Amino acid sequence: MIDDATIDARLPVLSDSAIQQMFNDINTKGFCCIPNYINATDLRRMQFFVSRAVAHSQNEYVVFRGSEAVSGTGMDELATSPEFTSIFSRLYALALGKTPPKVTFYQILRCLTGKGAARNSLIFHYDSYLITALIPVTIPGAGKRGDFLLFPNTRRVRAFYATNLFDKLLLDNRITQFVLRMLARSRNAPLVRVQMVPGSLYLFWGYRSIHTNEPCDPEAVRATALFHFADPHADSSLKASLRQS
Ligand SMILES: O=C(O)CCC(=O)C(=O)O
Ligand SMILES: [Fe+2]
Repeated sequence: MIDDATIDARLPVLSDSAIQQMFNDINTKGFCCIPNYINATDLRRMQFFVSRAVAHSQNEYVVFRGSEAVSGTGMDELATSPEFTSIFSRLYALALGKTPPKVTFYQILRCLTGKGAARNSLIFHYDSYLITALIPVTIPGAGKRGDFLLFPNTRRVRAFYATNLFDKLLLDNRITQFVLRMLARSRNAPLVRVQMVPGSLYLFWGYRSIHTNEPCDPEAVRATALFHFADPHADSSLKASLRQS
C-alpha cells in the first residue's frame, strides 16, 4: 500500500522516456519544466514557512542552507525522496555516461525581499554542481517578479578544477557582470528568461550555464528552493588544498 502521508507518494512518477525528453530540453532550450510538480497542500506548507521566516527576519533577505534548516517543510523530505532523487541520477547518467553517485544535495532556500532583494540579484554565475533544480515557492503576483535568467550551456564540464576556477574568475568581476547585465537587457542576446510558476520544477545544467535572477520589489517576497547535485571536481586535490588554506 502506498503511504500518502509522505510527500514522496504524491510526486509524479517520471518514466525513462520523460527523463530523456527533459534531458533533450535542457540541452536545446537550456532548461526543462515539470508544471505542478508540488501539489497545492505541500506548496502551502512551504509558503507558510517562507512567510514566517520573512516576518522573523524583519522583512529582510534570508537564506536557509541544508535540509535540517528547512526541516518539516517538505523540502527536506524531497531531498531524500526516491521519486525526486531518481530524476538526478538518471539525468547524470545521460549527461556523463557514468554510474551516478548516491544523490545528495547542497540544498538552499532563498527568500528575496527588502533591501537585500536588489543586492542579491543580477549576480551572474556558474554553480559548482552539474545539475541544479529550482522550485519557486513564492513569486510576486504584481510588480517585479524576479525572473530567472540564463545563458544556457555556455561551457563544458571542465576536466580540471583549475580551468573551472579560471572560468569563474572571468565571470566574477565588475566588467563581465556589467556586460552581462547589458546583454540581459538587449533583445538579441541568447538569453533565456523564465517566468517562474510556484510549485513547478525547473532543471538546468547549473555548472554549465551562466545564470542569475532579477530582483523583486523590496515589499514583495520571492522565494526559491534550490537543489544542487554532483560536483565534477569533488575529487580534485587542488580544490581540497585550497579549502584547507
Ligand atoms: O533563486 C534563483 O532564481 C537562482 C539562485 C541560484 O542560481 C543559486 O542559488 O545558485
Ligand atoms: Fe546558481
